[in-house]
Amino acid sequence: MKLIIAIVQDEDSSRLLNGLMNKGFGVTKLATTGGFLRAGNTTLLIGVEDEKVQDAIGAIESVCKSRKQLTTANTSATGVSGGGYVPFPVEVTIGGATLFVLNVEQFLKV
Ligand code: 2BA
Repeated sequence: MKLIIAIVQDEDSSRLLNGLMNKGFGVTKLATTGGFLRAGNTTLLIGVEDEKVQDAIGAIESVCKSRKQLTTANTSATGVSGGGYVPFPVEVTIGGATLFVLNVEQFLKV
């Protein structure tokens, strides 16, 4: 058995959850925050039999789209008197999805 940890954008999470549930996968949804953007995203825990891993990844790929987002990065302002930090906009491409596939040693419901 494997545990897929899928970090997805909030905009895709509802459709993905429905798609995975309709295919019979067990899913837990967590509200999470990305370390770089400090913006909300969604992490799904999906426990799957080994032979279903590709099916689950396919479902994720079909729903999760990459998007560009402008964010404000802080950089050292060497030309500014007194130093300090000046924010400037940076475009980042987020997603589709960031996936970790882990081996599960034991799966118990007690
Ligand atoms: P965030 O950390 O908020 O990152 C959002 C997007 O910002 C990233 O998209 C990437 O395009 C960009 N980014 C991240 N760190 C950067 C940096 N140091 N410099 C420039 N741009 C940077 P994704 O790569 O698609 O990641 C989406 C979300 O997946 C991340 O949100 C984070 O929550 C998670 N994630 C990505 N890689 C991870 C990892 N190795 N471990 C744990 N979580 C990860």
